[in-house]
Amino acid sequence: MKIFNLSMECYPVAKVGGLADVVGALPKYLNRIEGIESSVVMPWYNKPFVHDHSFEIIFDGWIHQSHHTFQVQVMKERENSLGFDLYLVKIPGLLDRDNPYGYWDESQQFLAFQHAVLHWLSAMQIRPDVLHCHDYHTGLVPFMIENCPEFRFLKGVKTIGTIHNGEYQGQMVWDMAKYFPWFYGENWGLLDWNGYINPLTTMIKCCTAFNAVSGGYMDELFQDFRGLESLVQQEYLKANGIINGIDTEVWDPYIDPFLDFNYKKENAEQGKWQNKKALCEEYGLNPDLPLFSFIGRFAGEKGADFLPEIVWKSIQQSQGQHNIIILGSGDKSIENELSSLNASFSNFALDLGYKEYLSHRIYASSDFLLMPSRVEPCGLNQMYAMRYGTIPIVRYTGGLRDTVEDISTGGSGINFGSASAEDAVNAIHRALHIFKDRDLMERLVQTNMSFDFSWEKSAEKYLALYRK
Ligand code: NHF
Repeated sequence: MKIFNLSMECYPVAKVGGLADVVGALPKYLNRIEGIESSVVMPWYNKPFVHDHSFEIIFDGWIHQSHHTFQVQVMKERENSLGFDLYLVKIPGLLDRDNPYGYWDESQQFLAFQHAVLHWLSAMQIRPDVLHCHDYHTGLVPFMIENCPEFRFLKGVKTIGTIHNGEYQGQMVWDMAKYFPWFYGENWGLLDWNGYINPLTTMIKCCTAFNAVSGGYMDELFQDFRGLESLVQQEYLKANGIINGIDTEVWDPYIDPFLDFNYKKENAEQGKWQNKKALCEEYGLNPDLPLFSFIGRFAGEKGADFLPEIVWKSIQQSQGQHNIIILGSGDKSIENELSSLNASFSNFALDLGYKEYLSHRIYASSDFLLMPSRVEPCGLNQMYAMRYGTIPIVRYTGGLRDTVEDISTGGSGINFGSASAEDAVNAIHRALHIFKDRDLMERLVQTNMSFDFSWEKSAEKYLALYRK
């Protein structure tokens, strides 16, 4: 079975968020199953990975967008170093950028990617069994293969649409239709949602099947999906929930090259302490105090706007009896508020930016990881944390409720109900009590480290969906 994953991100080539981790791991694990050939197709970016690896050009062609003509090149990585075939699509001026997102003309950029991929596959008569489209950026593919005569060779190819984050839908004005490959006009309704072109709704309408990245999130989308709940309810026969895995070969405290000290379950107490000591010394924190952390984008969905209040309230209330470290970037007002707290609270350390190596060190060093998310389709951080023996404190939502069970019901994490700073601070107080009980702490660390969040199980579920 031949599967092409179409995505804007893939770790380690280009990563903005969890989407990259999933696309960088799922095909690798699927390829270990006999008869499966899963590969990744993504845009070319000006990133170290593409310069440090060798590629061969396997396709050279042209696409038309409105009255513009663009050259398209598809290159394939020579060494297969990621455990799957990696194809990069390059279009000078549109797909040759430094980063995946943040450009004024990104709708056109995503359209060009989808157009170019389908043009390449059609021209070279490559007919995969499944086109697996990740998020709205590739959500128009299921429509295009059925409705654009240019891609008639691909008509009937099965498509899966994975919703990693339904908050982003790629809505654009109808004028943008001029950048589409020519399509049969009578089917315009498949593109339309409330007077706009909405690639996420088009994906849901046109794909063979779609899934959210956890059962919990899928359930929530049926209830409340920024106005799309009626569509999901209507298409319920195609809906699935498949929880993500984590790449346990990349995320393993025993071999992780970013850690100051490697450790496994048997010496976790000592290993975590040594990592914590090194990290705390670097950031001027007292390692004897419990360490709480937050890692991620400063965005409303992640509840990052609660962080400043969580920091000052919880530290004031505990009278400086715990430390907090935050690694992330995003919303400038949150960055500014946290920076000024950093200057006035000695129990608080802030590192602005996206630093993969530092995130590994923080997972290993922390006692607790905080995720006050408003929305969390799956969440990977809580799984990384548990693998590193860190206790997750999560809001009860989406994938977080599927993966973290509260101590009070026999689990090994802490749940809180409402998306608010107040609930998060109360959860920190619960954690501070737990921290005082060394035996309980040790038990929780051991339990969390024994969970199996590996991709094998989730890859099997995707395989079952492909087969269906
Ligand atoms: O885990 C990968 C990730 C999810 O919850 C995460 C999110 C974006 O918000 O599927 O995508």
